[in-house]
Amino acid sequence: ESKTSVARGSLIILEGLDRSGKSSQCAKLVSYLQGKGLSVEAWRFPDRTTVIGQMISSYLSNESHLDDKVIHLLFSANRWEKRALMESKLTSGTTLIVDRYSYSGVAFSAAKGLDFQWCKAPEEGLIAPDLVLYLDIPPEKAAERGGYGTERYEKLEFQKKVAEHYYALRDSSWEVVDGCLKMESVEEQLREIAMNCISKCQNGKPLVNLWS
Ligand code: NYM
Ligand code: MG
Repeated sequence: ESKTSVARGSLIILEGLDRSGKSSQCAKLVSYLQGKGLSVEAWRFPDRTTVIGQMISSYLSNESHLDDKVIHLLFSANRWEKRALMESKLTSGTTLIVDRYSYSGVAFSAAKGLDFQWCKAPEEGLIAPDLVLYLDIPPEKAAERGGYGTERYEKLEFQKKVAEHYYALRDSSWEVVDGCLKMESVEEQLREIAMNCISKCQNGKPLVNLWS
């Protein structure tokens, strides 16, 4: 009598500059996959619902000031506080579609001038994504999209630096999708790449940790 183990879920991250279309595409992808009968949840970082998340949120809206290294470590801690839950969701068969992850953590802090390797260090040991969907859009184009909001970092010159650091983080888990295409066409590409990833994970692709 064999105990059937559940096929694991996939950790799929969407990354990109502010206003690259990540949040809308995350929502569309989640409902598409759920419609296929898959167990799927939408997650996002920063997760502003936790105590650490509230500190981050108040920093981003300029209600508080924190040392660059302190806020970097808070963003990382905000992922660490969700790590155990993330692992149990994945191993019990739920796929997570996550709006931002460690790549945002490194790209945004390195854009301030913090050392790139120093920025990566606290992310080591978090779960490595099975797939990173990068919505590629020139910073100028992103800025034109109804303009940026009023949060910290939402400035053209800063976003240009963030883009450079994102490029330095690309690895074999990344799929770069042209974020300037029509929304429907981006959506279609993401669906196909995500489905492909989900079946690989169902077929035994192991879960590993960052940065591998
Ligand atoms: N951000 C996000 C970071 O600086 N470090 C991180 O680790 C993460 C996850 O927070 N401009 C930045 C990127 C965004 C801002 O994210 C808020 P969002 O997706 O707009 O809520
Ligand atoms: Mg934002």
